[in-house]
Amino acid sequence: MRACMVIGRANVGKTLFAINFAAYLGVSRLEVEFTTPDGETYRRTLTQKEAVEELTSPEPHHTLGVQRVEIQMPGLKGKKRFALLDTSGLTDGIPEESIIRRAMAQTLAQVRDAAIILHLIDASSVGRHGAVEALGQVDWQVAQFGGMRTGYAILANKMDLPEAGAGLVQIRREFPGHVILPISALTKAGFAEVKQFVWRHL
Ligand SMILES: Nc1nc2c(ncn2[C@@H]2O[C@H](COP(=O)(O)OP(=O)(O)OP(=O)(O)O)[C@@H](O)[C@H]2O)c(=O)[nH]1
Ligand SMILES: [Mg+2]
Repeated sequence: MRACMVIGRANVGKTLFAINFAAYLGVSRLEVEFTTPDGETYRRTLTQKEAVEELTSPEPHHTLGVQRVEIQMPGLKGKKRFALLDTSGLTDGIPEESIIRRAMAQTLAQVRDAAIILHLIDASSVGRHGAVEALGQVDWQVAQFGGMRTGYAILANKMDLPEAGAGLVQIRREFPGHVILPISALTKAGFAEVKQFVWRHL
């Protein structure tokens, strides 16, 4: 099954996006397949509310491993099936904690095979701190890799926050030539455009 991977630095909103995007596409009871950085898998069924409570956090590196949900996306011309993969936060350099190192390696190992890569950036943080402070080297590395293939888009997240507008302007300046979609994982703003992008690249 074709995969749509959600990647980005820790705390940018990958998990909240994955949960709320699945709900937007009609999946309110999430059957999540977890794969730990050591390759163990287990499944759990969660409501949207339970998933938000348990799987998202204001603390970085809450997600360790890959969280996979299968989705049947309804469109004008029937349905398309794909796997939405939420992943661990990427860091600059080599993380000190071994579990985070292994989780990051696990994410990067799967990136090449994904049909679609949604690269999340926290636009509010960019607006507040500036591109150089808020982004990581890893964001430029991912964008460079993404630019060499199709199905790559940058999602400028947290657009519901006041500083995000200024952040979006900077993100557009830093990553010219890329598809950049402003969204809010919280309010689901911009999800129609993300759906259109995913549909086109499946
Ligand atoms: N206001 C606002 N907050 C958001 C948005 N998206 C995520 N958040 C918050 O940002 C924090 C991090 O969200 P997560 O979805 O856990 O972030 P993540 O990228 O999965 O983080 P890791 O798993 O640690 O890499 C949580 O407190 C979320 O509620 C958004 O669009 N708007
Ligand atoms: Mg997460």
